[in-house]
Amino acid sequence: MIRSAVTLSLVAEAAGGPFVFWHDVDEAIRTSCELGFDAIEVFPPDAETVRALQLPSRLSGLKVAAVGTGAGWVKHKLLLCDPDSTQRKKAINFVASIMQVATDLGASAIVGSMQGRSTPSLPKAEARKLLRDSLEQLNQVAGQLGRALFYEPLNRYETDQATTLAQGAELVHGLSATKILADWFHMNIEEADMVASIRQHASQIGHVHFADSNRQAIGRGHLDWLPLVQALQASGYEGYLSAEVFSLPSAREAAQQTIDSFGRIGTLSSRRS
Ligand code: LER
Ligand code: MN
Repeated sequence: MIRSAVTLSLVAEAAGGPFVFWHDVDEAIRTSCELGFDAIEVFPPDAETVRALQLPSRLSGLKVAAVGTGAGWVKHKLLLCDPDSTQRKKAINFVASIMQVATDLGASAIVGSMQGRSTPSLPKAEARKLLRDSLEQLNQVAGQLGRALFYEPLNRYETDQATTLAQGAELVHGLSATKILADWFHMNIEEADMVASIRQHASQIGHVHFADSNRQAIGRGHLDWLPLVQALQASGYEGYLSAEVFSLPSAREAAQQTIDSFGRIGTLSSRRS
């Protein structure tokens, strides 16, 4: 069964980013429960903040779909490809600390923006080597925690480490506790054929960011998205489709539009069964 999730950002520095709910944990939980979501995905400033929220006593039956680490970059300026080994170690420790709190909540952590990119003084091959080395260390942590790490290819304007599922799969090749995150906004920019790419890498996909072509809620753009869901269903995908989309026209309407799209998936499944 594919499960539904919606995002909540607690990071002031991520203002303007693609998250449905902002700052108000109780509002996010209340609205998500009311609309019938299975889970929320949390984008926190750090691990300590997640712990202090005491989510298990507040979730009202919701699960935590995943915990993002992007604040490691947008707030703390930490990158997993930093050529300065002290800074890179801090980046690895930051991700590991989020992996620990995520595990305590029954969820995985996501590496997206913290992967960084090449710069005039950091050639692409070197940036990729440093990222791979960091991911190898984090893969070990994931193995010890017994909880997969999600690595997310991003579009070319955000990274040049891996921009397609194929490049992502190559980057994490052999890291058995690391799965790929398929973000449909990035895929719509970078993939030649989104359905074929999902089919080809289905066994490695651990999480999906469920976004339309304009990064609004599914149904508010022009993505031909039902075939993507069918490709995941055919592969036996049992993870989340998590709405990492702009809070447009409002948080509630973005969440409502998302859950309405899940209604269409329901129709699809019952038609097929
Ligand atoms: C960034 O564009 C993104 O998609 C996030 O999920 C990465 O942290
Ligand atoms: Mn994403």
